[in-house]
Amino acid sequence: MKKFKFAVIGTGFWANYQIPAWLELDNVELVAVYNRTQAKAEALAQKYGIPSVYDSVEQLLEQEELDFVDIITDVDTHAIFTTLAASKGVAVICQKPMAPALDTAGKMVKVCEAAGVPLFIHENWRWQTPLRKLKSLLNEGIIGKVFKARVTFCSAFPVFDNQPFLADLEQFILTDIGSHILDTCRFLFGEVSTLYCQTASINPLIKGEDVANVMMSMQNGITCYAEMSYASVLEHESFPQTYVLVEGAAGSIQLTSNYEIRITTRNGTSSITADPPVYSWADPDYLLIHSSIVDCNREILASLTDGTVSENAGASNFETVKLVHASYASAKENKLIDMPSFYAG
Ligand code: 89V
Repeated sequence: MKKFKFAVIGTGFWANYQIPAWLELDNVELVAVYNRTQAKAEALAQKYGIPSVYDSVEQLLEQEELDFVDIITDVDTHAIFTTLAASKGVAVICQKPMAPALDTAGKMVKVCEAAGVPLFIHENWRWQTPLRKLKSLLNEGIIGKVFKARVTFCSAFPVFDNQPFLADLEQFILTDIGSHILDTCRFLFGEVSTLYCQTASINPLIKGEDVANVMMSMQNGITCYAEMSYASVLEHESFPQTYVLVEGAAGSIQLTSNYEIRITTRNGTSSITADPPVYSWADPDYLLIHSSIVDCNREILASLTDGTVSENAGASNFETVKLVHASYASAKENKLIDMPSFYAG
């Protein structure tokens, strides 16, 4: 079996989970790691037995024979590192959000297409076990024709403790969580026709908005309401769970706390749980997210192996990036956004 050789670019909070998630898979070999501060790269190399360490991405790409890079740096460096890898013919996996601006994200997709290298965005939310199970139940048609849905991520978890840079983002909740939740809406219900968004800034200690409510009319006629917040002090803290209620002509499906999925038809309600796999390296507070990284990585590797179109393809995730920026435009101008005409590139 081919072993894919890869390098990790960036050694921050998520690298400590991205790397062990890769090492759960048999057909990869981590050969190099980069951080602009050599000592930080050395520390991670020590922790995971990575043979080569660099403080220059150019040098890393020059000296290493790679099948792909996993870019886990801050969003402002995603485009430059993607462009460098593409120029060397190296496939790119890049953390969400793809880029701070829509144009930049669009250029990343075009640069990789022009270089003939695959671009994947590591958008792992849709790979969470409960959401995959919910999607398979929807596909079975148990509740009939779906007409509306609510997707909820409302929390007061102190996310800034582990990721302090989030507090300095001028655009926060839609960039950080909207990238996940709006992608989940696409995964569950398809593409968006029109969108209307309202945001709020509640926490005085952070720069960006920490509440966003997005009302979407999907192209298939479903009305989807997505609410997200890191300002929600609720009786039961749900981080990092996403709750979903889907209503169809013949019933409803509710993903609720502790991965319980409740299916209601006119004959009554049944319940199952869709527990995520447990990995020793996962942070218990983030187990649901960390476990999804493995399945996301696995699907990307399958695409690299046989060329199948990945759910995580850059061109597909670009549709999610468009939803994030359309939400900002809607909230700023207080207007409904027509998605098909929102961005022409
Ligand atoms: O996974 C992430 O993108 C994180 C979190 C969801 C924890 O806010 O930033």
